[in-house]
Amino acid sequence: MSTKTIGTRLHRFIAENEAQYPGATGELSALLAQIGLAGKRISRALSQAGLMDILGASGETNVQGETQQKLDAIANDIFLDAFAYGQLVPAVVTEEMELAAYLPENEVNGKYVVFVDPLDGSSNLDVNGGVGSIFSVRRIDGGGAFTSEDDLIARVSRQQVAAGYFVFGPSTMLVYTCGTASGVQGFTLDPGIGEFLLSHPDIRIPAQGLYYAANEGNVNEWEAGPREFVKWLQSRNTPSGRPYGTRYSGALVSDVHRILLKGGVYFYPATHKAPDGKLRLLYEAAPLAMVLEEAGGAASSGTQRILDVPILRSHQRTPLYIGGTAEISALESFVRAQTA
Ligand code: AFP
Repeated sequence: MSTKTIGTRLHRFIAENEAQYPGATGELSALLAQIGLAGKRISRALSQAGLMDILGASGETNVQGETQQKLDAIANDIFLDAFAYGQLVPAVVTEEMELAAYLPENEVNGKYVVFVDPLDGSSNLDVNGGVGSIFSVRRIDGGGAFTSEDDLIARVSRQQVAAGYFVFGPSTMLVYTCGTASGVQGFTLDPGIGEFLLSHPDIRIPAQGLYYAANEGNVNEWEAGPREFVKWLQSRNTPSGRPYGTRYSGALVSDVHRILLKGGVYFYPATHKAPDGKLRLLYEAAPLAMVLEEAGGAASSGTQRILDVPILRSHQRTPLYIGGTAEISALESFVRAQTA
């Protein structure tokens, strides 16, 4: 029987939930445990960051052309190391590497590809601000040996099997979903015993939000739809909670986590400089969209559901609007009006 008792250890929770599915092989459970371990190791590295000379830029530039922080590289290595055993994951697509990391030792039995942003919001590191990690698990069609990156992208399942994130704030939290039957579960790391404990069972996004999160410094770079949407969020309408307040931390994970728990909307529209948007579909937008949808929210590119955006490339970008269903449907009507 599944249990949702506050304080349940992650491993026990995963094992008991798996027991509900008669055909379950235990592989996804083992993979979630590997992800949990990666989160604990990154949390530890972050807690010691200021003391161990691992803050700051590494001198490298990642595939996005962004300055890589030393901790970006450390978090990336921690994820790769977590999947290196267990015959589960033959390839990992990460923000930090242009090509997927292939793990040939797992290619015979491995059924899953993991997409990961190892350290999201890493420009906050130098100021001891919030950061996170985002992951998405997809099944592979037809075995884990890939002939090319295009072959990998063509063979990953359109639907995610599991998705979630870690948020490294005053506490470290893991939030994940395995889809409709599982809901969205939140665990908090107890550093004293080194275990994630169930703290937020069956998370649902509040229907009515109070805040929006966006880099409004770009407002003149946005198209008319998001510009009108932000004016609408700022206009007075007491019954529907407007005007909304603003909260923006510069770390997608922290901002979306707030929206999940408190309601509201996060958005990063296309800009003149980034006409396809800035955020990455496979390891930022899609996993957060799965979590928010499973919690009763919504996620859109402005014109379509994020989970329906066709997968073309490992590092493809998308505009992202994510939050409560009321806010997302309002945004979509502003975008439609802009193009009418
Ligand atoms: P990385 O730190 O992983 O590169 O991601 C930062 C980020 O993609 C996301 O976490 C923020 O919401 C967004 O960029 C912030 O971008 P701006 O600095 O343009 O607001």
